[in-house]
Amino acid sequence: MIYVMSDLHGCYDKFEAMLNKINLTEEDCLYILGDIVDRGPSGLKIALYISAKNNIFLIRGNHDQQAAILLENIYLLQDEKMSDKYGPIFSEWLSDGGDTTIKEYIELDEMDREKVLKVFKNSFVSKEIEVNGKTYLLAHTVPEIDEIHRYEEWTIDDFIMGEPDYDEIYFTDKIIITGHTPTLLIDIKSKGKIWRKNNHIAIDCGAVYGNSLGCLRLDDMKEFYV
Ligand SMILES: [Mn+2]
Repeated sequence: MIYVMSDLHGCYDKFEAMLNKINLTEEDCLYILGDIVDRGPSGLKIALYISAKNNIFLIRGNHDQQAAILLENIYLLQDEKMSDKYGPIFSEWLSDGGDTTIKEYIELDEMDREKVLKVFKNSFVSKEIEVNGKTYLLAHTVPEIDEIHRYEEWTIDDFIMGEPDYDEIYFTDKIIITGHTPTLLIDIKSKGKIWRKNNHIAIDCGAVYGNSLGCLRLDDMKEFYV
């Protein structure tokens, strides 16, 4: 079975509860569509869990990208001259939820630090998969539709920070699955639920904001919530 979830944002407990609920085995495959870290307390615990599995794949989100770059360069803050230059970049991240991630990182030993950085490095920008003859484009997000944003030319930034047009049909031959935007912001009636329309499925139910964590099984499109 193939499962997708997204925007765990450090909610390890909900993640663990979901894995139990769907009873993920080694024959199954799970794609996490970005933003495992920041805001919630245990994003790096999730990264370490992923690093120990070969059937869980991370598709990177803006928070994962930001964390990966800054954690790898955390030493810059110790140098006084450098900290003038990089301090503001770190501060911006810390105030956007990075404070919990950096706190966790400092507690890790060198080996675990390497493991989490490797999870980010090995993450996909986007991934197309086929299930039951249907093609799915998995990504943290997609850019708005316009002339300059032709699919073949979408950039990493488009896939991690884009603002999708949920009212538009992007593709007729594939279904987009994204996270990034809590579904209640797409349609308040979808609060805490998976949203589907226009060949687009949005699965960030806003778990870190007190809503459910959603998970979708692509084999039969069954939705799971914890
Ligand atoms: Mn995001």
